[in-house]
Amino acid sequence: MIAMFDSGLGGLSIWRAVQTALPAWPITYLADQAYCPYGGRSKTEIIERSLKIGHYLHSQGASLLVVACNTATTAAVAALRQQLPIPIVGVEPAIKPAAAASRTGRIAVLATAATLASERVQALLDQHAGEVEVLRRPGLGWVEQVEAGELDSTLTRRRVAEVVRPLLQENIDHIALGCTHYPFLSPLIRELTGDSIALYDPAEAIARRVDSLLQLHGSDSVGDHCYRFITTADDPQAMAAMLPLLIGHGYAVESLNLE
Ligand code: DGN
Repeated sequence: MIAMFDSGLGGLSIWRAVQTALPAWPITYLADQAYCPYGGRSKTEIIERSLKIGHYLHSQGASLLVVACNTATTAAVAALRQQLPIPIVGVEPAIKPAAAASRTGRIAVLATAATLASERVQALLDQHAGEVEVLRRPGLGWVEQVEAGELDSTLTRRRVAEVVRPLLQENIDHIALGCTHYPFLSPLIRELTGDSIALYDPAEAIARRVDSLLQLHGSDSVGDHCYRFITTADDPQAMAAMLPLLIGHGYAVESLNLE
């Protein structure tokens, strides 16, 4: 079984890509909605939550764990790799391909404030930005709007415009999406940017990485394509109601108390 987790529903953008690339694999997705958003939490707290979730998913039979959250990857991927005896795949903003493809020499990376301020993003910039100027912008309120299922409301449009409109004056030609919630707002971002700015969502690259690691480790769980969805929130119905909107299909959701 492939396991993945996020602070909430954003990691479903990774789920979609992994499920499409590996349709024969069972996937268990855990949304830590009792602790969402992770953006304002301390590194220690995010590590503690991530380890608790990682150990739980391993106990459920995970062959591989995808940390489908940039904020949790930044804080906790090293601790997870130390403690769990399975491959761990983290996510990170696609700064490298965006910078490599830029013709204007200016790109933007959109992520949570925690991710933007992290050493991991600084290291990506140091290694891959080169001469390219990278504007860092937090999508203020975006995670909350996706969690609320408001992918196209007036407030969501306003929140997206507040961040994206000023970028239209900046001569950027690529935007790297560095939060797994943000691809669900891509249609609104594209309405503002048109074709002049390319959006980089790392989901498909993550799915290719998962595929190659599973082949490398020769795991044998193929054949039973059942999908499990778990939330740490009290009300699993709320997440169940969101699944058709976010991944195009309804599934039952279990509630789990992970205190
Ligand atoms: N989807 C998470 C990420 O990629 O960073 C959102 C983090 C949060 O909860 N703010």
